[in-house]
Amino acid sequence: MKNGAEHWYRLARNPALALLLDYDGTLVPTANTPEEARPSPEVLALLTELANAPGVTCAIVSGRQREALDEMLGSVAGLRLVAEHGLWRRGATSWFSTASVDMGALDELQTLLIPVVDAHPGSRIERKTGAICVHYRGVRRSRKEAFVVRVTALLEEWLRTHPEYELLDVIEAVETRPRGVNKGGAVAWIRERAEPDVRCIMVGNDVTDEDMFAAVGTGDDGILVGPGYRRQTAARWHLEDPAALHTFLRWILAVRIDETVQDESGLPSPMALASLPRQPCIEPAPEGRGPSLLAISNRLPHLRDPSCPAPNRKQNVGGLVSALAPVIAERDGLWLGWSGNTIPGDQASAVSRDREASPPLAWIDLPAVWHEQYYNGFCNRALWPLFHSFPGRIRFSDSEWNAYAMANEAFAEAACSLVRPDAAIWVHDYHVLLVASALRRRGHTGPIGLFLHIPFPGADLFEMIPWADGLLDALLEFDLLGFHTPGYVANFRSCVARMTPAQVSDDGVEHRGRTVRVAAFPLGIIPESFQEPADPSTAEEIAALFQSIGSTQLVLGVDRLDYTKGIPERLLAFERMLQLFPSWKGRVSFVQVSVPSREDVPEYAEQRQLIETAVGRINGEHGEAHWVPVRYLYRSYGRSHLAQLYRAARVGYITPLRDGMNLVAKEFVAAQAPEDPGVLLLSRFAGAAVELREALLTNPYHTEGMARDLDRALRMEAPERKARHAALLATVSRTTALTWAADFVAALEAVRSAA
Ligand code: GDG
Repeated sequence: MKNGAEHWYRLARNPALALLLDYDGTLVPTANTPEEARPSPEVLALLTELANAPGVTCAIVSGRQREALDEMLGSVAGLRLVAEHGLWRRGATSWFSTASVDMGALDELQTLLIPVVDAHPGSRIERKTGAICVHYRGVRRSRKEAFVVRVTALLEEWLRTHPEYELLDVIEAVETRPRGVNKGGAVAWIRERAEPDVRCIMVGNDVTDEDMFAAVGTGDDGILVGPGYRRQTAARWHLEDPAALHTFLRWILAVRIDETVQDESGLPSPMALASLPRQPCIEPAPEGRGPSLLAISNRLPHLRDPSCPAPNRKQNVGGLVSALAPVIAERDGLWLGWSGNTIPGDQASAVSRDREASPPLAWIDLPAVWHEQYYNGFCNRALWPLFHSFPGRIRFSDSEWNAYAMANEAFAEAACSLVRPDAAIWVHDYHVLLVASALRRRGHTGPIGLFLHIPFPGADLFEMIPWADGLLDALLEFDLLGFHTPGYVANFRSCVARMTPAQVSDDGVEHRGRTVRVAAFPLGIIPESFQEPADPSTAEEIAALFQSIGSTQLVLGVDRLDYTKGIPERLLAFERMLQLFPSWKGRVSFVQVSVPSREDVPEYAEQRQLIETAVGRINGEHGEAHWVPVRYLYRSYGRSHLAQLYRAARVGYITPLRDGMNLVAKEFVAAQAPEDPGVLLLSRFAGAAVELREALLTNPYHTEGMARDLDRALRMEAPERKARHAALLATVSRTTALTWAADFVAALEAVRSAA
C-alpha cells in the first residue's frame, strides 16, 4: 500500500471508530447563503450508514445553530450533533447546553453592530443563542477591508468589558462566542461515550476546526478539507474537497463491512500534508493572463495574528491600503509581501496566496535571522536613519547588507512565480530597493515602478552607504521612480549625476539605453474617511479623555513612536511655551498619541524612555491639582477615534524632524470643522509642508521658535484660521490617495506603451 493507505486501512478497521465531521465546506460545499448549503440525499444516506455501522460513532460538529442542524440532519438516526461550536450537543435524542450565556450582553452587542452592518450592504448579523457572527461575504470588495477593521475594532472594544467572550476570525465572517466553548470539547464528549480504545478521525476545513485537530489523542488523526491547508494546521492529512471526503467515507464503510477490501483498491486515501507542495494555492507560472499588476512591499496591508502563520484578514487600514486596493482589484492584481512570520533556517518559504482577501494577497515567510539582519538591521538601522538625515544613528554591517540582498532576491523569486514576465510591478519603499534588478536577472520584461515612502537624501548622505554605487545601479533598473516631493526627486538626480555615468534629463535618467522616469507623486489621504460622523462605539472612551482635558485648548500630536517624528523636541517646545507664556498654564492640554513601533529595535525603546521622562518632568514641574499639562498615550487608536481627536484639537502639533510626507497632517486638516477649524502647526521638514503652505510652518530644531509658533497657533483668531484651513482643505481634497495611485499606475502603464 502507498501514500498512507496502510495507516488509514488500520485506522478504519479499528473496532471502535469515531468520525467527527464539520459541516459547511467539509461535508457539503460552501454556498453563497447557509440556506443553500444543504445535504444531498446521497450525503444523508452516507451519514445514515456511517452512524449505524458497527463500532462507529458519527458526529457532525458545526458552528451552525441547533435548529438548522435539526432541520437538515435531524432525520439521520443515530447521528450525534454539536451546534454553535460545542455550546449545544444532541445525544441520542435531545439537545443540552454546555455553558450559560448572558443574553443581555449579546443583545447589547447586537445593538452596537446593527448600524455598522446597516451601513454596509452585503453584511449581515447571525444571532446565535450564545454567539454573534457577522458575515461579510457579500460586502463590496472595495469596502470589505474597512468594514472588517471597523467591526473588529468594535468587537475588541466590547470584549474589553466582556472577557468571558472571545473573537474568532472565520472564513468571510467574524464571530464572538463564549470563551472556552469550542469544537475541542466535542472530541472529549464523543470519546467519553465510546469504547476505551476508540480512534477518532476529525475532519474540517476552517480555523474553528483546529480545536478538534488539536484534541487528537494517540492513534487519532485529523484531515483538512479544501484549500485552507496553507495556514498552519494541526491536521496531518488533506482531502481536496467534500466530494473526496464522501469517497473516503464510503471507503471506510467498505473497509469495515467488507472483509475482502484489504487495501486502497482504487479508493483515494487522504494525502499527507507534509507531502504536499508548500505553495498549494499557486499556479506556478501563469499560463494565461495572470495578474496584470503586482504590488510588492515588505509589509502586507494586514495585521499579523501571532497564532496563524498567514497574515489574517484584519486590515491595517490607511490611505495607502484604501488607495491601492481598488487599483489592484480593477486590474485583477495581487499584493505580495512578508507574512510577518519568521521561520528557522536560511531560506525564505515558498510563496502562499489568499485569493479571497481584498486585495488578493501573496506572501512569504522570512528566516528569523534575515528578519533581524535585513529588517531590523539594514532597513531600520542603516537606510531609515540615513534617508531621514540622522547620520549619527546609522550602523552598517556586511552581513546585514547581504541579508538585505537575499530578502530582495526572495521577493523577486516569489514575484516571478506569481505573474507573467510582462506584468506591471509596483514596488513600495526602502525595504525592497533591489527588487527590480533581481527581477530583471530573472527575465522580467514588464514595467517596474518604485514608490519611496520616505525622503531621498542628498548626495552627501547617500554617498556614506558603503554599497551606494550598487544601490544606485539597482535603482536605475526600475522604469519609474516615484517620490513624495520634487526635493527628493532633485536629491536622487543629483546622486545619479554625481555617482554614475548616466545622463540626467528633464523627466528622468538615461541609462544603458533606457529612460528611467523620475517624478514626484505626493501621496494624499481619503479625506472623507476623516469626515464621517463619530462612531458611537468610540464615543465613550473619547468622552472620558475630553472630560479629563476639561475646557482647556487641545494641542494634539499623533505619530508612530519614532525618533524622526521629533516627539522629545515637541515636548521641550511645549514646556518652553509654558515658561515664555505662563498665561497658558491651566488653559492648554497637550495630548500626544504615540503608536508603538519597531519595539525590538533598541533605539526605539530608548526613544520611549526619553519621552516618558520628559512627560513626567513637565507634568511634575508645571502640573496643578486640576490640570495635567501633557497626556501621553502610548497606544494606537481606530480611525474614528483619531478623527474625533483631530476634530477636537485647536492645534495639530505635527513637528517631525524629517518625514517623507506625513499623512497625519493631511488627516488633521480633513477632520476639522470648516466653521471653526483648528490650526496646523507643521514642521517645515515634513514632505507635507511642500503642499500645505498655509499651515503654520515651524522648525522643530529651534525650541524657542517652536514655542513662539505654538503660542501664535493657540492665539490665532477665527478669520485667519478659517482662511488657512479653506486653502489647506482644497489641497488635501485635490490630491488624494486615490489620485496618487491612479497617477502612478497610469505612469507605469505609459512606460509600457512608450516601450
Ligand atoms: C511612512 C512615512 C509617509 C496614526 N496613529 C494611528 C494610526 N495612525 C495612522 C495615521 C496615518 C498613518 O498611521 C501614519 O502615517 P504617516 O504618514 O504620518 O507616517 P509613517 O507611519 O511614518 O509613514 C511617511 C507615509 O509612510 C506614507 O507614504 O507619509 O512620511 O514615514 O495614516 O492615521 N492609525 C491607527 N491608529 C492609530 O493610533 N489605526
